[in-house]
Amino acid sequence: EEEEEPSHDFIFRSKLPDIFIPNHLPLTDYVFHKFSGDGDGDSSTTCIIDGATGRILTYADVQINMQRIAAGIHRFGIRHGDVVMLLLPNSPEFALSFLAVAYLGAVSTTANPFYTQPEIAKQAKASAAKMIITKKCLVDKLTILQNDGVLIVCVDDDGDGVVSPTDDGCVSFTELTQADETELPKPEISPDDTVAMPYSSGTTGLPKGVMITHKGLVTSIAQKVDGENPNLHFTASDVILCFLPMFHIYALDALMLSAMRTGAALLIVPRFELNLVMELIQRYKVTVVPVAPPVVLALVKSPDTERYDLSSVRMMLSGAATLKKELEDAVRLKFPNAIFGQGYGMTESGTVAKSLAFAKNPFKTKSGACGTVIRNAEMKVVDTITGISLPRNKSGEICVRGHQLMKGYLNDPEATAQTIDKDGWLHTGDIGFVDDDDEIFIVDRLKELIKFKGYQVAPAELEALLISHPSIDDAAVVAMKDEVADEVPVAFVVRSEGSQLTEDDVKSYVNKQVVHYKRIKMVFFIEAIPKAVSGKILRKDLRAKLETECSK
Ligand code: 4UU
Repeated sequence: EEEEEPSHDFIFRSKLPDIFIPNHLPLTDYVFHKFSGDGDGDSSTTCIIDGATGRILTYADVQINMQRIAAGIHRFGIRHGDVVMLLLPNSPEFALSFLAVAYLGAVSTTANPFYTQPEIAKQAKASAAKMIITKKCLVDKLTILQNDGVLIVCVDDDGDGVVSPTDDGCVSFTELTQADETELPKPEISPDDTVAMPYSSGTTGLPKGVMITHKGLVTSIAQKVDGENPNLHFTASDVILCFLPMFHIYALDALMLSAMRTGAALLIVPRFELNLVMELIQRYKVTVVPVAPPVVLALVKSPDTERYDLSSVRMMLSGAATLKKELEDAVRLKFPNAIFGQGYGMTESGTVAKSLAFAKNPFKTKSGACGTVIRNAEMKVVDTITGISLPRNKSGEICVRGHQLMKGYLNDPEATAQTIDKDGWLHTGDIGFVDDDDEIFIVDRLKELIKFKGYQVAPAELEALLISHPSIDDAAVVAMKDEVADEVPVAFVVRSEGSQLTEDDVKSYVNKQVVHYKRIKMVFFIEAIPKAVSGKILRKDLRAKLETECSK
């Protein structure tokens, strides 16, 4: 099935050789293979540490819970291919629910628990979720969905694993964990079945359901942690910290599932709070600390890092947003005993690149690089106008190909075709180049996407909200640079004739409808939104305008 490439294409590969990837296996069989009949794993070792309570779940606990919850959700009517929404903060229940849904052959659509009621409703409806697994404190946001027949499962708020029965029409999570796993025959799963469906706006437009298959996710995990010389060398003795949000592909794929594949312990933390995190690193002798750039900034600036024993940390990886070279250099100085490097990924493509400094037999790498393309994959850099592939050291759009890619966007063949071309190349919308040592540097973003601390903000979503205001004729949202968040959304607004609409009016109208990182930080009133003949917003012009506005 490999396409013959015309000879002029410059294709970049990993420095590591390709490996055999058992991507015919269902995800959970693959992830727990070590603990199956043919594996050498010890299932009495720790799989999950609940950072909130100290509760420990062994690999045996996790697997039996997975099967029981799968039997439980099956009893409540969930079948192969059905969608279950996970609306949970980082927690053991998140991990168990995800695994159970995968085991059953159903699909998890993951959402940010901080989303507002309309944001949740949009995703639940678009994905046709039949069940939502959530926490008691969040059920108020789900009343309308519940009235529409969506089954709500509730984890208790105490986080101690003990769940009290609910009387508000919700199923208690314990009803799932107490189900009889022998009632559920092992479900049939095909490698092309969707297993995870996070939402992403990709290169353009509104958030869309990203259909990630068993084969895709198995491939993505294997590309990182499998082989004689794994690119990302996790072992059974590692304690991997997980405060990055598990609903997002970075934590789901590169942390949770990759940790479980290798038999490591995953220390789950509900949210990032610097001193608590440092305290946990010290207490559990954490070895791997995955971060995003704002966390690197917090670590570099914190005077308290000296107060904790952080010497157990051997690996620190950053991803999800641009990390400035100066910041990377500063954190390397502060943690001289840890290997520091980046990963670069995308919801639609899993991990694209990983630093080879994390390999079992590591390579020398440069500060500022976001990694080298993962093994069993191809990468090219294309000219943004001609589409012709470019040699080393020339910047263009990064494209990636391999079995790790999404199957497509849910119910959106057009957006799928715009993202994955007929030759199987996924166009990332990122601008970058590959240097003489195969290291990738991202220099710009071609796509509309705004990243606030690594969180996705889709301009089209905010523009739709703005335009729904009766006194707004037209609007456009672009990114403004920010020291802490990297980028923040700002709006250009065309007021309707005679309207006295103020900046505060606009902000309060939009900001109450969206999760905190999508809030519009500034509003500029303008005569008309610059557009191409095609109707496409000329965002470059607006960004240039922003620079002049802000330097006033
Ligand atoms: C500059 O952010 C992600 C996924 C991150 C990830 C996944 C697996 C990191 C490590 C890993 O192993 O997904 P999305 O869909 O939220 O956002 C994707 C976009 C990219 O296209 C790029 O613009 O986020 C940006 N991005 C980065 N930018 C992601 N990683 C980086 C990076 N440097 N290291």
